Amino acid sequence: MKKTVLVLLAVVMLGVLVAGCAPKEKAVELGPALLTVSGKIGSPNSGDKYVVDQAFFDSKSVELKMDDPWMGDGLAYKGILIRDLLTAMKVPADATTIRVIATDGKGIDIAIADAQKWDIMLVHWADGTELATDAGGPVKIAFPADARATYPDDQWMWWLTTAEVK
Ligand SMILES: Nc1nc2c(c(=O)[nH]1)N[C@H]1C(S)=C(S)[C@@H](COP(=O)(O)O)O[C@H]1N2
Ligand SMILES: [Mo]
Repeated sequence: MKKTVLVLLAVVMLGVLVAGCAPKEKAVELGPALLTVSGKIGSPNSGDKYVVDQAFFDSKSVELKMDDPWMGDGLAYKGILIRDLLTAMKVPADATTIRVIATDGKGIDIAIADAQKWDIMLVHWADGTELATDAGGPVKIAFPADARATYPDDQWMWWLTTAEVK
């Protein structure tokens, strides 16, 4: 009888120990927003908005060689493809447009169908260096060659700060 009680006690203590060591459900802590998206978002991460922070850029960015009408050809631009952002935010199928807006108020509309077929990028690094303000940073938009006829040079917007999915 005494042995049974001891074994039971050991089992309970082991259970407590295991539970205590189990990883806690950790809420994802967002860093400062590099881009804040509002509108039609299926999975917002901050109230009804989707905040894109440095960690998101670090984990989701791709690097592509791009020809920039203002900065020169063949630059190694690294950032988030709008297509991948739309996927991460779970944008609903009836959304048609994402409008990106810069700190100076300039804004452009990008058709979601275009973002799906072309590698339109929210650039955060050029040739391995974070974009400075005088290079349009911290986030600017860049278009691949096949999108240039639809999105002319004056749509290469700098200083992006918000976006709205419509
Ligand atoms: N955020 C932002 N991006 C912008 C602009 C702007 O006013 N604001 N001007 C665009 C235009 S029309 C041009 S010609 C180029 C170069 O602008 P700049 O002539 O003012 O240097 O940047 C483009 N990107
Ligand atoms: Mo311009």
